[in-house]
Amino acid sequence: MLNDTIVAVSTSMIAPGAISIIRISGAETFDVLKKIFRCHTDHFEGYRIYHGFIVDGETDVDEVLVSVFRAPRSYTGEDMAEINCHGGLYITRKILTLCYSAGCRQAVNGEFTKRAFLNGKMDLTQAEAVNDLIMADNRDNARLAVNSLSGSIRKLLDPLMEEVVQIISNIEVNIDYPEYDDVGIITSEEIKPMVADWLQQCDHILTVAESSMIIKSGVKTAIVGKPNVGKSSLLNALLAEDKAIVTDIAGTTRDLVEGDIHLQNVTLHLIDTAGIHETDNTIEKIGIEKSMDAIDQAQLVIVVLDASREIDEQDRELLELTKNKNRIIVYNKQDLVDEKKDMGISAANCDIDKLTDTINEMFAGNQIALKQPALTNERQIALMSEARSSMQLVRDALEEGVPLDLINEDLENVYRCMREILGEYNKEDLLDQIFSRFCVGK
Ligand SMILES: Nc1nc2c(ncn2[C@@H]2O[C@H](COP(=O)(O)OP(=O)(O)OP(=O)(O)O)[C@@H](O)[C@H]2O)c(=O)[nH]1
Ligand SMILES: [Mg+2]
Repeated sequence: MLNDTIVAVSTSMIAPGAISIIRISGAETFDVLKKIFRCHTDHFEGYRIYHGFIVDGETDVDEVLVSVFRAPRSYTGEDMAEINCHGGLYITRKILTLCYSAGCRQAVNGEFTKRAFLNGKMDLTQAEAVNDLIMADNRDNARLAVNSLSGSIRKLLDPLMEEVVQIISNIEVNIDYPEYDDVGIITSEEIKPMVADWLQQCDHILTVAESSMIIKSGVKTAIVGKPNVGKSSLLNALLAEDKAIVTDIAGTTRDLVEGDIHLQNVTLHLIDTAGIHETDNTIEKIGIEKSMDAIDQAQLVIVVLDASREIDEQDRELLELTKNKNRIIVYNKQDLVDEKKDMGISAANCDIDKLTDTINEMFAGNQIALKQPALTNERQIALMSEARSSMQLVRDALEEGVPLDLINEDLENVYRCMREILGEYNKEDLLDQIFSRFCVGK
């Protein structure tokens, strides 16, 4: 139901704080206020903050400030009020209950933002960005989200949608009104370069999107090697904490040990694995199977070799096993040898800068997603990929000389996908777009 009046506590309810904010949105917002809020007036103007008391009948409950927003100039586009009360858990719940009694319904998750979207205050990508910003736990994620919040994805897609509409319009008018020669007979030869250009821009958008996904989701990174080379020591050095057990007994780690680190250019989800080698020990065998799975699933593999020993058959097998993975090979225990290797590190001494520098360089390109508008989630990327597939069908059809009117369906799908990214599509809208730019009625 869009027209009932909703209420929710917008601040955290985990522990008492200085202030809580209780948000109300909907047509009856001010009727609710009149019932529970005693102040010098009962006419509330937009963009004002009112001082007064929340009351339960005759009894004062709390001294509060209430911010008032009038439709359509509010977050949701509806009449809204935000009660700033004292942040005790009892007080906050009490005021919430009073709002229920005065006619509000408890909002469901995301309902304020959903209303903002449905009332045209923001598009779907901006609504998604609101949640991403709240959930962001590091600088880059927050920057990605705040970029999308400002409507950058619409700006990214607008020119591409414009091109598609341009192509469709030309074809439509050719089909429907062939006698209008001012429109120009557009031939497939003229459309081909437009399609090629569109596909190139789309590829760029998808490349940047991949970077934004890496920034957002981090990189699954498996630390692998034979027993005792110092994998767990490396995990601990990277995390700067004694997370995994380290001993000089080969086969110390059996279960996977995990931890996250935020490097300058990327977040790694690290997995320390059991040393891979031939063994009859049942527990170790299970651990090694898990190591194999971890390699399979990893987006980055750090292969640890022992700089103080010759490379042996086991190392070679591991190098073979990981050769098609995105990997970095490091020589640990370089403190034990005089000869310095390129990727020599010493996990036990936390001398691992070479490794972290290499990882940062590897992901430096991802920063591109912070410097320009980027798609930021699977939903958006899936729709953009679908748009690209449809446009590829158009390109192929043009190559094969299929008549223009037969490619319209694919072009419409390209357009639909992009509008769906923004959360807005209906066919009327496409027709409006097309016919608003041609004076067909002349
Ligand atoms: N000198 C030196 N010793 C190291 C270094 N890194 C680890 N070690 C030692 O090597 C031994 C094995 O270290 P771990 O980190 O447990 O090795 P692992 O690869 O996790 O071993 P498993 O879990 O058994 O597969 C321990 O005695 C560590 O102190 C290093 O950089 N230099
Ligand atoms: Mg270990």
